[in-house]
Amino acid sequence: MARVVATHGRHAVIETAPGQRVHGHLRGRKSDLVVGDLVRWQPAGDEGVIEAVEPRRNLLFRQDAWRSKSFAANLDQVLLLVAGEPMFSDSQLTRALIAAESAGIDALIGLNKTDRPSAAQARERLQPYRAMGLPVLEFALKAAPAAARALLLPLLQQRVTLLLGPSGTGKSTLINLLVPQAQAQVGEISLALNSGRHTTTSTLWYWLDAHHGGALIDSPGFQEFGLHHVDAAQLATLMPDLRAYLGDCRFHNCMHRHEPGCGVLAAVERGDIASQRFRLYTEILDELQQR
Ligand SMILES: Nc1nc2c(ncn2[C@@H]2O[C@H](COP(=O)(O)OP(=O)(O)O)[C@@H](O)[C@H]2O)c(=O)[nH]1
Ligand SMILES: [Mg+2]
Ligand SMILES: [Zn+2]
Repeated sequence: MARVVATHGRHAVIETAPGQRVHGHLRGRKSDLVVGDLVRWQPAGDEGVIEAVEPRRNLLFRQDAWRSKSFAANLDQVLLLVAGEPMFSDSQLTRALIAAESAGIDALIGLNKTDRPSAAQARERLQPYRAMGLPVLEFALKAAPAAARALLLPLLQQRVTLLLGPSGTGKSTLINLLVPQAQAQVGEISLALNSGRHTTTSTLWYWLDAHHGGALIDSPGFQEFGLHHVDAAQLATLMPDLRAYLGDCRFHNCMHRHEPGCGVLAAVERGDIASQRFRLYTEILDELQQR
């Protein structure tokens, strides 16, 4: 058995049980490989032929009208990194959280760059997420690295965490702060792929320490987080702040738009659901119903 630690098309870097990283490719056209996959393989020279992918515990992916893109598989949690500079998009954050919820994966939000004045506005924008019970951690990876490390490490140890966030938010800074020899790990992957070029744009697995007590997966592609795989009628159940009021709706098939006796609309009216979150709900619902 080996673990997929990077992918590039149908090529992958797999890490074998003794910890060697070798170039692997999938036999046949059975499926795609995703970072985090466990695979059965056979050595072929100094490469590996992947014979089968073990069933996945979970898979985080996004899907737009045209195609679906997998981020990673077999995750314990997703860390959504945001900042006030560049100001994060509420829509992207909400979509990523819905995707995680629909895949059954826990999420944490990390607000970085708290040394900047813009953090105040970001903090305010995160209030509805805190109120719905999501862990929201605050730190400054660059300005106060020791405190950030002390806060984050205990939450990441012994777990497999996918790191997602818009570019410029601090993902590379986080990896470099928490992962010893991050560059060396990237180097081994480039070597196995015979390329120094592809690693910057692909999803990569990093061990948090030499004893392999937890891993961080760095992934690009946070933009355009399509949710076409979500069933419109299920959407509200994937948003914890809306879900809390579904039992109050008069109609069991209520879509929470204009229906009489809608518990969600009443909660929005009272201010118990943030209007911004309800606006995102209707926006995503429109998209899902237009398919
Ligand atoms: N002010 C401030 N800047 C930070 C902090 N953390 C990261 N940055 C800066 O934000 C920029 C983007 O960081 P980077 O890690 O490359 O973001 P990525 O695109 O998500 O990988 C860099 O110039 C970092 O130095 C922080 O805590 N405070
Ligand atoms: Mg980066
Ligand atoms: Zn309703």
